[in-house]
Amino acid sequence: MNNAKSLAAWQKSQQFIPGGVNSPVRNFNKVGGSPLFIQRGKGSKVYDIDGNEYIDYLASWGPLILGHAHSTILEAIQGAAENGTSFGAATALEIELAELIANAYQSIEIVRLVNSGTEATMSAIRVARGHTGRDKVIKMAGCYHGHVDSLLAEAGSGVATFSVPECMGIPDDFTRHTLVVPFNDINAVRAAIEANPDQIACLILEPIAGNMGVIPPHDGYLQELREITAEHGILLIFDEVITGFRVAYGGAQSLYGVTPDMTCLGKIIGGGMPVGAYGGKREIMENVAPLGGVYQAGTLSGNPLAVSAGIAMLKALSEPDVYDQLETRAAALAEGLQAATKRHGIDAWHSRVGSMLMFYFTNETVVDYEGVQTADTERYAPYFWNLLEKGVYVAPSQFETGFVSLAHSEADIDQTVRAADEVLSKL
Ligand code: KE4
Repeated sequence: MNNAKSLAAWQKSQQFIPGGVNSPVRNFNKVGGSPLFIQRGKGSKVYDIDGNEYIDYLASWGPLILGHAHSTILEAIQGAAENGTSFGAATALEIELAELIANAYQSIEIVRLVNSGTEATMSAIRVARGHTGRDKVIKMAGCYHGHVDSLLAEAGSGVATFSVPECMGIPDDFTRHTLVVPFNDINAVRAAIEANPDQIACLILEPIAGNMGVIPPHDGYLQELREITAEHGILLIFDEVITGFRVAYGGAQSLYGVTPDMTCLGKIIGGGMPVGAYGGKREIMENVAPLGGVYQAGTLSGNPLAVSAGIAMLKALSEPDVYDQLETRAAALAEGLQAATKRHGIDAWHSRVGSMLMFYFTNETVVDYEGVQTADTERYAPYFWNLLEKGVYVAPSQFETGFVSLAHSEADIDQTVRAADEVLSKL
């Protein structure tokens, strides 16, 4: 595979940008080698600056559920751009997107638009603390909610004790109120609550973990979280930045029939443009400035170009059979990959919810962050690079999610399964 231009671009980008990328996971450090520089995308394909074509399962980490450069999205952005790019004032477009979101999410009566998933979760945590007057937050090990200081936290010495920062630059005090427990372990949540009575403002989680591969909740787990948080006056926050409009139009909360107190959204709701959102019941969200005392703001929040793309996206996803089509395509891919690892006697744990899928090179069952650690990442790297050589672009990390879009054809899926079979036969 000729990647001379990507290599040259990476050399140059490192002169001006930390690590040569504007988000760490793009530099392929989890799989080694140098990153691709993408020129363009169309439908299910992306093309790098060396002209190589790939069937894309990264989907920009989730937003591109319609595929790349979808005409409906482009027309919406171009149309909005004719009127200008930003006003720093309210526009009717924001009402339309907010209404689409509120009508789709059981947990959302009113919603604030922001510019990223990080802003959404950071703000939701602040509202929960303002609403309850409590400081502590429970999060799940392995769930990622953006680069929020207090959520970049690792479990402390004991499950129910405060956590420690997981990266430099975060004062211990900033994670002192964060309690980290294992995903899918309701007893750990119960212990954390009992050890911190009346001190916990909220519990935030990805209802389907999508930042340690794909890990669905155990049967009844989300319902148990709903019950135990309600019992203790703790706000339940679903971070549906990945799962929102991905696993169902109404997100994981509609799929599993569990209604949180607040929901964070991002990715798909911007149609590939920068949009995040957080929302909940009116009595909770009325704490948000200018109505209430919880301040949150943003120059480009509700940006007309991004919101126009989001409106076009959600309208396209509200068409009948969209999620049935995604299910059919993703199931075919998952079955093909499962058959291939089995055929070649490769230990693998496969996981899929709707059009989110991943398999781990392990002979263990993967239900939480501990299980993910058993995955052989040394095996994932050559799998990634050999697939790339065959024109298939999957996540450059074992700990991410693969995404199937409406643009992936049967032919794409067949080509992907064939490529994976050849790669796995030699792995
Ligand atoms: P952003 O700030 O990156 O828009 O969203 C943060 C975020 C919040 N919640 C969940 C569940 C998320 O997955 C994310 C961001 N996801 C990562 C990859 N899974 C984005 C990729 C990147 O960091 O470049």
